[in-house]
Amino acid sequence: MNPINRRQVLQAMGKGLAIFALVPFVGCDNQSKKTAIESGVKSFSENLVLDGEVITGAHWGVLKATIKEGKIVSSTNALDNAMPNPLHSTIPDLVYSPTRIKYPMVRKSYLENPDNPKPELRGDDEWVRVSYDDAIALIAKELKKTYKQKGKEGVFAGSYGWKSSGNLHNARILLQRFMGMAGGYVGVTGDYSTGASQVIMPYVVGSIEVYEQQTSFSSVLDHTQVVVIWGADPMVTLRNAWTLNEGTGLDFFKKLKESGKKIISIDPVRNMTCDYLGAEWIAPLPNTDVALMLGIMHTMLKNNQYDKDFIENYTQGFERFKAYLLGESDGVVKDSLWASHICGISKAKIESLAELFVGNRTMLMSGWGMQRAHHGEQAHWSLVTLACMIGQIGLPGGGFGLSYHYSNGGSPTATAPVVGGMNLGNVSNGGAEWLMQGSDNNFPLARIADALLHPGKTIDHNGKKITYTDIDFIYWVGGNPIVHHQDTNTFLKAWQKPRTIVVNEIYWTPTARYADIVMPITTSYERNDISMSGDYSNLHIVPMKQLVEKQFEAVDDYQVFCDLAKAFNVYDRFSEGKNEMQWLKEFYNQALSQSQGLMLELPDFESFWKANAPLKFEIPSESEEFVRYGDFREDPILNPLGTDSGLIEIYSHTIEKYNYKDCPAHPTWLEPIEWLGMENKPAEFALITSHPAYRLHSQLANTSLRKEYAIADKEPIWINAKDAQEKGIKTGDVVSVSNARGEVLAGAFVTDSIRRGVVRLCEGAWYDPQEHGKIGSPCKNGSSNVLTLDIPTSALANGNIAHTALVNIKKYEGEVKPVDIFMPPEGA
Ligand code: PGD
Repeated sequence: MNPINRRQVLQAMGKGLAIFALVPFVGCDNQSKKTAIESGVKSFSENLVLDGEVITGAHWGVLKATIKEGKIVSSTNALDNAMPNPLHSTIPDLVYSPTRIKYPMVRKSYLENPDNPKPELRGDDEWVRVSYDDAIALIAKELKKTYKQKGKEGVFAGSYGWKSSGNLHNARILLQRFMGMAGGYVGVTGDYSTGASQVIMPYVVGSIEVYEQQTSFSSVLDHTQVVVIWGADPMVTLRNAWTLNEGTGLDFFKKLKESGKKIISIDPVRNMTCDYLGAEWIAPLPNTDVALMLGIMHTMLKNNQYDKDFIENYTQGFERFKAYLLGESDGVVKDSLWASHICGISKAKIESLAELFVGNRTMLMSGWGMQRAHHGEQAHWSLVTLACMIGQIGLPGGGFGLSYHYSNGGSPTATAPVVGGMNLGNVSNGGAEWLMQGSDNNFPLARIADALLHPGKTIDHNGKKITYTDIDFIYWVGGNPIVHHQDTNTFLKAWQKPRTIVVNEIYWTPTARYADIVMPITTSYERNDISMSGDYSNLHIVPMKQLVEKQFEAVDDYQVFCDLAKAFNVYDRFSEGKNEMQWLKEFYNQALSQSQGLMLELPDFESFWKANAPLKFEIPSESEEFVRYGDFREDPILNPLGTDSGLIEIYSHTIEKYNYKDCPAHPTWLEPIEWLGMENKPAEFALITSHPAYRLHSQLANTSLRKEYAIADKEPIWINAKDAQEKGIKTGDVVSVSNARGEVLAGAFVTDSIRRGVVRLCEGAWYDPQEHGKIGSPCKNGSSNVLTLDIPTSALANGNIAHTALVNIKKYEGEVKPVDIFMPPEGA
């Protein structure tokens, strides 16, 4: 089923064509028979398709599911992308997973005595099945109690995670909408993806940059001569997107490969993208990119081969940085030899890169791993400075991009109206009365363990002071913090501090297992939703249709929060009296109302929904040629950046004033806390925790895709062939990987595609301790965060440093218990 163009829809409507009859109507025709409250969130399962193809979507694509006799039998791409995406096939596995949470469950000790719930038993207590109504009543009672005892400062609803796509069933927004109305909560700032960069970039280029549209893919194909993929693996990460993946990124990289352009991949790992593109592989030591960049910049300076006009007209502060490069400010010349000693790339190669970059139209495409490191702020600041010296920012195909690897960042934007979505309750309710009752004590997300462990502690953050509150109640939805947060064993200690932890989850993830109350949630294939494809392209409006009945006793997050809202007497405000389909119609109608201004004619909601096909929009030619910073380059006075000076800041006077020792006022090489070049290394190998090829973080771990990567039924760890030989390790061996923070067991993968001294264990493997509930017990499924460090990037951003860690590795000789994290806990 191909996406239908909006013109086709309109033509079909006009001609009465069968385009809307592809599947029986799954919709709201029964709405009038129910009151809004009764029908609040019920599905219209009587209209479900029993045999046919139905359109839906996920982070990994716009999808078409085949249903036979009321059961999903397969799923595939609904669009006509050139590149396949193996993640598309996972819907049946996800819906019918044995890991599903079937019923509301409460931890036994909590149920017995919520005032003294024995938090140390989290992860190993018995589970007791309760009725849905009892679970809602218990959550409401304990939340009210916490508000009374600790105020809103005692309630945490920052709840971070990738959840599922969809503009209505947006778990985190729903939670915060409810909590904002119920009494308020402590939230968070920032995220795990770009914690460092999104805080420093506004000082440098005046916007967060990491979630911005990039110079278009076609501009790169037409104009770039040298493509540098720096610490990114887009052939992996572009399998997913924040909304629904329209697949244009993977298709772009196919074209890039066919273009025959010079492509360089700078990464300690010869990753999937490097292999696919046949790129030149340059492998620095982990966490040393800043030194490499400084060496390149020093070479340009020394050779007088940099763009002085650009530096003069578009940047400020270069002189201070130049003094640093030349060693005038600290006595250390940052030349290619100096850099080569740090990053492990030869002096000659560093110098040749300088020449290559300035001699060609060069696009520096950076990933985010390099800023998920100690002093991670410096990495992208250095990269932007390097691009300034090359002088091609704002030219077609030139400059830098921090989002080519994420959510199809180079996709041009279509002429499309934007579909609405669920909000925190302060917009569509239209009045100050319902403004979100957020707290002044929001803290940087990656400091959560620190915040739980040290209530009352004050930290520096981005020029301010933040004091942690005493959090006693956590409500988490749509995320898996026990897997995603650094230093799992410390996190588990912190997780024992609150009296109550409620988790809404689809599956028995590690986080659900360490909760007190678990609510069973639907997959997005058991509910109706709507979304646009493409975070930047707005290419399609997609009906995300319910495919099958809600499984077991699973409910939508919306249902849970509607019912909690009733217990707090805020139901009318929370639900605005709307059921699922009424919300979807409202969101769609927001697009409809914009369409006239865009000279577009859209079908009405009912026709759109019946058509069972994505609605596709066209990309105007000016979008195809979009050049980031093009306006700024054309006229920096008329189009200044949002920085203090309006220019790109190579030196920031504001950051200087903060006087943070770990974040100086210009790009600087600062030794990370753990790295291969340090004296007295606490362990032998640098650990890289890349994003996995067959999961979205920890999502999809419980699907049959696991057999594509698991080794010895564990997360694979890549180790260089020579290192493996010295350690007597072979592919398929179970290895112990450890450091002062903990130990994991992983399956060895011996390869030449990783630099010596480096090992790679992807993030997102489900934490599965040998002894459940015992902090410090080795994880038998290779969850990388058992080994990572939980300290901030710097006082500026307080981002996570998941890619800064040293570990030891050896063949494991002990008893290997089977991985059992993908089966529900006993009694559940
Ligand atoms: P996911 O696996 O996507 O990981 O961390 P994040 O917590 O986002 O977790 C989403 C969870 O939401 C899943 O358990 C899923 O079942 C659940 N879920 C899905 N849909 C719904 C829904 O509709 N309702 C409810 N209630 N739940 C739902 C990712 C985080 O990890 C990120 S973004 C990054 S960038 C970090 N990266 C790294 C890294 O590079 N290296 C390490 N070592 N660690 C990292 N951690 C971070």
